Amino acid sequence: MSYTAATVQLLSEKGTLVEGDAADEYFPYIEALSDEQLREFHRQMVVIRRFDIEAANLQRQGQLALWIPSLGQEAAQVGSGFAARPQDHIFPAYREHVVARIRGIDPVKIIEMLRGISHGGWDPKTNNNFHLYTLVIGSQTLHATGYAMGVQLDGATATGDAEKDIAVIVYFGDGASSQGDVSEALVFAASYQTPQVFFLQNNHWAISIPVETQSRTPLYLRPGGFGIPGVQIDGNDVLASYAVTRANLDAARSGAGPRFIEALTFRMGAHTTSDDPTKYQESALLQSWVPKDPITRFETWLRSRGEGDEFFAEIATEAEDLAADVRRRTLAIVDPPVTKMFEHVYTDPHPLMGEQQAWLAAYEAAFEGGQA
Ligand SMILES: Cc1ncc(C[n+]2csc(CCOP(=O)(O)OP(=O)(O)O)c2C)c(N)n1
Ligand SMILES: [Mg+2]
Repeated sequence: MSYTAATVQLLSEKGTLVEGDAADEYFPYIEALSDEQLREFHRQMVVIRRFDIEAANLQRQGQLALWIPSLGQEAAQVGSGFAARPQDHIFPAYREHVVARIRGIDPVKIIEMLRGISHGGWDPKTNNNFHLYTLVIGSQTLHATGYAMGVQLDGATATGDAEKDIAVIVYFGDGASSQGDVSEALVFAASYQTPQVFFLQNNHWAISIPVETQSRTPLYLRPGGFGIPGVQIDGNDVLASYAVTRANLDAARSGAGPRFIEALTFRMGAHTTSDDPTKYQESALLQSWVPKDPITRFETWLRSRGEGDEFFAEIATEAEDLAADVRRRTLAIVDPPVTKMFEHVYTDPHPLMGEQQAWLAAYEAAFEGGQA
């Protein structure tokens, strides 16, 4: 799927501003940003890309069971991540590493999950309302809609105070859009006019299935059938991602009902480190997305506004420092005893857990003295 006249783009692939109706509508959101905020967009995109590479390397070196890269999707995530206001609740899928970082999650927490030594947890309450990664495809859209309904019942939205009214944003993929859960979430969101934004990152693949197979219609048109307005943006344009998400979250928090954004982007790497896309993807397709890179075009634009080498060098150093820090801390992780996995399955002791733990102990004992 490629851009059409309907695709909102504010920054072209060449790094120049785009003129037209979309610009007239959305530029005020960009003009309200300080130079420092715009620099921060770039910083986060560059730093997370470096982190991503380091994490994939750590997986290859046996430190992680799996890595889920976000390479190529930085603009979609950084723009929308910064568009959320502090009081908003964010429900990620499993690839939104930079949104997690923007909300203050230590990247090593994600590393721990993919090393298989944590249940993937952080407390959203003490982590800026950033909810848990969800590996069950699409189920987080239901969590988000349920949460948004709760926010309504609490009277914590649509009071007219944009600094306080809560909105919810949920991330999901093109493949997830085929799940029944997502349709159910859209039905409830439309029925109850929840204060939420559905943010679909169309990275063109659901593992090896191309989006053209998942949907015969552009995905931003699908919510129309539920009575929810949908808009398609150039997901590799961080300005479009920020402005359109900001506008839609603010509409949702004001009581205007749910909104749907399809961010057109591309998965520049494998689905995960367990995947080999050369088996099913033509290299020409990947190459066609290289000139659309979200980071290069934003750097070009920042340079045209007077940002100099010093700034870009400083960010490069910061990215290297983060990668080194993540590596050092990953190598220092002491794996917990296997028995720890039984601890938090139930709040109170449970006979089934006792049984399984006893089985494990007997199994492990069988190896002692070379008997098994
Ligand atoms: C309910 C469910 N079915 C299948 C899977 C296996 N699975 C993991 S990722 C994935 C593809 C998801 O594609 P998409 O929603 O486009 O997200 P992306 O990985 O591209 O970010 C599938 C089918 C799963 N995790 N959960
Ligand atoms: Mg996808």
